[in-house]
Amino acid sequence: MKTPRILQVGPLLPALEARLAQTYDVHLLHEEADAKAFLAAHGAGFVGVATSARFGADAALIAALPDLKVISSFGVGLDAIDLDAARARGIAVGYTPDVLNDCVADTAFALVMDVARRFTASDRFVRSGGWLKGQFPLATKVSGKRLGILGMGRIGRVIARRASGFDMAVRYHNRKPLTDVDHGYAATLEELAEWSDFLVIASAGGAETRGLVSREILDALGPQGYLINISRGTVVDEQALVEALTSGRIAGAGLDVFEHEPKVPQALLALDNVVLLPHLASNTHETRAAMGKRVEDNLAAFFAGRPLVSAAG
Ligand code: 8YV
Repeated sequence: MKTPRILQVGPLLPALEARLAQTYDVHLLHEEADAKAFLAAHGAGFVGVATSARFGADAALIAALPDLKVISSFGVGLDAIDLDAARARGIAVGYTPDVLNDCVADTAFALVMDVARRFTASDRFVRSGGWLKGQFPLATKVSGKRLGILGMGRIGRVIARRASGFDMAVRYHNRKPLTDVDHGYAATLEELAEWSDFLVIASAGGAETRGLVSREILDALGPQGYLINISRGTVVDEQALVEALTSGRIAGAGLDVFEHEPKVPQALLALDNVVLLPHLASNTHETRAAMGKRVEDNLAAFFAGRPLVSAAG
């Protein structure tokens, strides 16, 4: 069999890149000076795309690859992949769910703890000599509080488990109540926000969830409430969030994701009640290795004529 031609559309884990290059005839699109011109001239012949949740595969890319049969993406988020375009052409789409649940849930919890107890703010206080001049102000207790989860999916469920270790009450909002979840269901996001001390966004990104956390939802969360986002920046109206934080209409926010990464709204940088992370929730040796393996396994399954290990939609 001819070695399958794979188009890699952005940098991946170096170890994964090396293994893909050993197995496939890989071409790196991101090293092309003019990706569009390259695709127009050389798009035919690529049967696979290796990508990530960050770089995705949009309709233009898919259209430029007439022989494409499989997309294997590093990440659980599918918002940057045009699934309709792939489906219309019968292109298989693989991704990496489950293997990152622990680390993303851990990050959600680290943000809950940090934004309430103000650990990174107090670290700045120590480093800048503040302790020599006085005591750090009081913070907010986490254990026993109310944690609302928007999006009780794979990751949401692990976050709920973490919360039980902190004796927290948990409720959630999804489009529909789930029959296999014991936590209370809030029929609307507004109701959930009103109830929550901490509102954690764990829903998928994409058009369906864009701007769900609006000014009204932030006002329902209120001046004692904290927003945590480990999902996608697009789920939140970022301008409304900046306004709510700067005017004290919510207590604080722990954010791993932003609307225009790696750009973070300038106004947030000056706020001490905000914890800002560079989209690192799944970023551990263990989890990234497992994600890389799933990218490989999805491709291997496809080329062996088997169903993908993790197929989207
Ligand atoms: C990664 C993510 O940062 O899985 C996702 O959807 O957003 C993160 O785990 C991303 O996949 C890296 O490209």
